[in-house]
Amino acid sequence: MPTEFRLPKLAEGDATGSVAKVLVRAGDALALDQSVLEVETEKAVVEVPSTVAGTVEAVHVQPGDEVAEGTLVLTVAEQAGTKASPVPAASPAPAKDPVRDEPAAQPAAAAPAAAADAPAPAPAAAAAPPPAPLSAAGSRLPAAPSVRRFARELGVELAQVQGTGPAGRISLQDVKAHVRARSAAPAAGAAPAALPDFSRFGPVRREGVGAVRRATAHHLGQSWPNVPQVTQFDAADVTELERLRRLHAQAVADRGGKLTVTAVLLKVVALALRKYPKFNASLDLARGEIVYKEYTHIGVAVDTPRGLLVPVVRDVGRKSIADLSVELSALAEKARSAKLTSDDMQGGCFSISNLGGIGGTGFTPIVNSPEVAILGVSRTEIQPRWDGTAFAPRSILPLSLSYDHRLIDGADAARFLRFVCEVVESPFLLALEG
Ligand code: CAO
Repeated sequence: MPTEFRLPKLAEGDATGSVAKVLVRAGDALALDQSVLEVETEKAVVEVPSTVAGTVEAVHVQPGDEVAEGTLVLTVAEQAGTKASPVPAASPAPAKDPVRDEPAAQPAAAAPAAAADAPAPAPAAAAAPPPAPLSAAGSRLPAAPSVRRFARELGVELAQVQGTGPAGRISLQDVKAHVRARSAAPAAGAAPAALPDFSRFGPVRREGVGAVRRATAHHLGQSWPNVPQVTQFDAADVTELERLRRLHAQAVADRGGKLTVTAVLLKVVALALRKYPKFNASLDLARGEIVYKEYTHIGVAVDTPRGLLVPVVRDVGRKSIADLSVELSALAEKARSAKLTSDDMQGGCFSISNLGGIGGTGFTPIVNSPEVAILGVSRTEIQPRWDGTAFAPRSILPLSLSYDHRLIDGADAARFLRFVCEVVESPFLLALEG
């Protein structure tokens, strides 16, 4: 006996909408709660779940149609006992905090557990004949665009979400269950992925993850999915700087420091931060504000036997390069001998990561959130440069700048990094502008 499926109420304040996508077609097996339509309203794209199960006999709407509550959407040859009750409203693709906004009646705790188990087919699907291909068949991850968008907004990889719909279709509920399971997981920064049994492929050895590695994994695991970051590359001619460095190295060594590229870059970056204050800021989205810092504390990544540590050099703008050289040598030594305190690693406004002592032509450092940018330094190389009449051997320092694109635009980043290069190339600017 055919049943009519009519459009439920869309959302508060949205009386009508326009069909963005029809997700089923005649002949499809239809399960309860399966998404059948995407309707675009003034506020959001709304996914409409079916309240009946069976086989779709006819689809009465098409993309572009204006629809409202009560519009006839489908005729379905229903299976006995498969009508959902009560009628659920269409679920909007949420914008803010969809996990917390979920109706209290949802079995919040049960969802992740169910998702973790073998995918249980929806009741109707269990009773249904072998399902006909869904409209999304052929796409490797069956999920509606609104679900994909929702997952993207939350930084969830759909491939990691267990779809509980027919043919593994991933619904909004599945994504929410995944996020809940992830936030309930021990503080590791990301949902612990189920690993294959590596010993099937060869011998393995396991060892505990140390505290520094755990902290790094947690911190970078938070930054990577939450900060949309881009890396800008540039290169500075450091031929003159290298000459000056050699000239003054002994004087700095006499004071107990090492006049390195990193020490000079600290000072250069402090000047750039003063000129471009957005790079010396943090984004406070909760309060809708940008926090500009009026101090220049800069973190320096130090490679230690226990892992990466980032001690912070305070008030860089107020110190001489010689003082910074002494302080950086002492901090790096403190880091390597495991003597840093947590105070030594707090309060940074910006970070520098120099891998040039090891090698490499360029890399993309990860923004040390809530900072908004980080400078990557690669290895100085002698390269031929055209001086107007001939090629001359010059020392070239490759630099990269990763930045939080929510606050900083590409043009800002290009200007900032260019300025850093110009000051490195003409260190006199430090005295002139510093
Ligand atoms: N190009 C070429 N050589 C460089 C260089 C560069 N960009 N940067 C440093 N060097 C050289 C130095 O001149 C020094 O050479 P000598 O031993 O002949 O004097 C050597 O590399 C080692 O430098 P350093 O470590 O003594 O001094 P530094 O101030 O340049 O660097 C520090 C300090 C703490 C940044 C560095 O020791 C370090 O730990 N780097 C690794 C940072 C890191 O792991 N980053 C990745 C984090 S994100 O994954």
